[in-house]
Amino acid sequence: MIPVWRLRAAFARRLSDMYGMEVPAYTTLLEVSAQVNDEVISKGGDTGGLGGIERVTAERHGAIRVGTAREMRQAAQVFAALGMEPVGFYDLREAAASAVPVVSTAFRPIEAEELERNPFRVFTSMLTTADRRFFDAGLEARLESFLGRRELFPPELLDLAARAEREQGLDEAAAEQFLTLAVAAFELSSQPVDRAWYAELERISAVAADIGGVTSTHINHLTPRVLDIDELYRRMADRGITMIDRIQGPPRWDGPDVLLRQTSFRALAEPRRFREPDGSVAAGSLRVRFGEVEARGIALTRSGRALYDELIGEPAEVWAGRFPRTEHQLAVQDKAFFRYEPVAGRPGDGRRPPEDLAGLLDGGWVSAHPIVYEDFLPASAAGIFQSNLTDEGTRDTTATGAHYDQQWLSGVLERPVHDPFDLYAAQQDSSLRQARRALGLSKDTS
Ligand code: OOG
Ligand code: NI
Repeated sequence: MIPVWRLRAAFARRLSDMYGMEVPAYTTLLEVSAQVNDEVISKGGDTGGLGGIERVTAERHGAIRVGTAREMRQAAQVFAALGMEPVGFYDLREAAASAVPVVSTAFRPIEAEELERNPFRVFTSMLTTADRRFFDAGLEARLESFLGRRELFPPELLDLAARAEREQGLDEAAAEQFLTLAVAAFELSSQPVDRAWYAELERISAVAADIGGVTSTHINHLTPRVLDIDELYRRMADRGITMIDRIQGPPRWDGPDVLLRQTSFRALAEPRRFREPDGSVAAGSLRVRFGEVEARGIALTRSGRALYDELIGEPAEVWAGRFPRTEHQLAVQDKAFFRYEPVAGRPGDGRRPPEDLAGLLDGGWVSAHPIVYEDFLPASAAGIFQSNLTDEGTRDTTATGAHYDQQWLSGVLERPVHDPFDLYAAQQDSSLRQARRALGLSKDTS
């Protein structure tokens, strides 16, 4: 029996190999990331306690885009077979200035041990066809009919996925078949693209065309994790790869790494076949898929996140004045999440440990270990989408947008959509409870 975490690790590796064949610049990105990570480690640096180096080396996130609720539910089934659950709800329609008519979630493992085994996550976006600012009723109907005719995930794949989820793994033969079909579902299709239909959608939004203008889905990008993203940015530029003009997320500063910093190289022209209005098939190209890289930091609490949202866009000097400068401050001000451990062998001088967290930390009773941020940031995600659009698209600002939210998404997926803050908080709280119990502080006053 191959357990789901092995399926996840194998899927991430195979998808990465496939994408490397399709987009050679991605392979360059992997090489440079590996080089930078090796150098950080060999210079005596580390991951900052943010996951083991094996985890970081294997770590990727992917992005896919689907068209309908049915496709979204099927994607959730495929990811469930890999131990990946929907976490968070992102509405990029508001976060982006250009037309990005999608709402999204991230499929990822949620347990600490599972994340350490392989943290593969996939940012998954769904086209908001009901949003009248982008699609009028006639176009919505034509989109729904086009999308209703296509099949992204073959029935055999969905059956195997359901079995893997139910039995928490697959025997070797079934696993092989599942992985083959799952990777194939995300390959770039060689089916001709209907030129006129694609162009009609592209006038509204390049993202809408990429989703609704073709008969399959494809991996849009895969993102390795790097320990020094500023260094990576310089080296990619040195190799002649045009990067977007900035690193998204918090500035580089000398305080703790928090949340997520990301950058990407521009989408490359890829050969695609087109069906012309006269029925003939011609060669052409599309610029849709790009490469992205990220550095991950500590997960912030709601109040830490509120402060981050206030400071985003401010230079490092402003951060230095307003954002906690040390992990210790982040912990005692309840701005970031940590796993707490009782310190073994603390010389017993008969004193009782203090009740409060600051006292426990300052007295050396417990140690704090940062919890890695496993999710995404709407502003960065919008920036990543946007930086790769050559055209702003159009929207009817007089129409009102359709409402989508996390509860709606749960209904679509027929699964709970987890709140990321709740997941981090549960991990922190259970570690603190255990630490307090070990110290003989049974009453939880935190
Ligand atoms: C997803 C863009 C968001 C990220 O890392 O924030 C994303 C997409 O382009 O489909 O991947
Ligand atoms: Ni991404």
